[in-house]
Amino acid sequence: MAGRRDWTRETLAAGVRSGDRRALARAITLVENGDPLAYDLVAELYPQTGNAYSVGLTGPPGVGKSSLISALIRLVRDRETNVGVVSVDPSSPFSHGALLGDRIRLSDHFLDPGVFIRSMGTRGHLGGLAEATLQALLVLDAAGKELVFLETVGTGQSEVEVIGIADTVLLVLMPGSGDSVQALKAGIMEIPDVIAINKMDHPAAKTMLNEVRSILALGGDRDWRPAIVLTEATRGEGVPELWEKIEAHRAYLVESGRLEERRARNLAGEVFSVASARAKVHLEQAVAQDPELLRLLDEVRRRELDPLSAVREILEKVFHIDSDAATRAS
Ligand SMILES: Nc1nc2c(ncn2[C@@H]2O[C@H](COP(=O)(O)OP(=O)(O)OP(=O)(O)O)[C@@H](O)[C@H]2O)c(=O)[nH]1
Ligand SMILES: [Mg+2]
Repeated sequence: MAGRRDWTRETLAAGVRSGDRRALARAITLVENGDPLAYDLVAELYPQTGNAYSVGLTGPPGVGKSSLISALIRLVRDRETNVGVVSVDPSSPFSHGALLGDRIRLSDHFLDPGVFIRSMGTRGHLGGLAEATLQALLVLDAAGKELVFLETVGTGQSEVEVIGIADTVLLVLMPGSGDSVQALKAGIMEIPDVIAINKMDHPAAKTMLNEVRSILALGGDRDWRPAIVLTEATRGEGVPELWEKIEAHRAYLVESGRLEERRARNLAGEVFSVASARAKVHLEQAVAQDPELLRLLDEVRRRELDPLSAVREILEKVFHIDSDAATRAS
């Protein structure tokens, strides 16, 4: 198979930097597999990143996220933008290269040398989706992609966190995705920067628009008022308006100096989120493998030891931290 050649960190880094598609494909596979070579590669490429503008799309299954990305690419490719797309599938440990749906939806662009598209699972990632998404974004950034779309399905807090590394977060809804509207209303989901209500031909689209508007109006004073756009992705209707809103958000971030601030916050958040995820896995494994720690859990079950005393002992043993001191300090 082509691309089976043995990549080293050096050849891979050079390939990615020159935008070589096979190097990129290999790099993302390594990222997907949590391969140690991916860590080395990203470590080497990291100083050259920070040039790509990233747009994260999230929303319930089947609302038209991939179709909208496809339509947006069609729009921006006229202006010769070098584009990358990564669809992260939280439900699958690995993607076999591409999800069938995305393959079809994005197939218009597969032959375009300026567009790189990949679906990705998160096999082997202790830090989960956030880790895989961040690494994939950095690889595409280093490859000179000016614009990167990140897609993930879902509307819970965790999906927004995954896509939260993006410069602009776009929530895609369609008439009938009432759960997401409820999640917005209840504050379960953070307010995105732009909202697209797709499949606008549906008779309930206007009702949904009003509903979302009234929720955003409750948000009080925000520097950036999230824009809401009605779209029809398959015909491309409303797509220029959607792109305008994405660009407006970008301009707002750049002009207010918030882009750097936001990226710094996102990166710090990402570091903490990956570190926490790994620490959790480490903790679970350590406890499972240590009869002494397992006995503590038994004692809790038998009500011989209270839960927080067990926590203190476990944290001391596994992480060598005095959790009482940590609690007092916070
Ligand atoms: N009528 C109509 N159908 C649409 C529109 N946008 C997308 N679709 C269709 O809706 C289906 C799902 O579209 P996708 O773009 O794959 O949706 P998605 O949100 O990426 O789906 P997942 O990645 O599986 O969550 C496809 O059959 C699309 O052709 C639209 O604006 N109107
Ligand atoms: Mg999709």
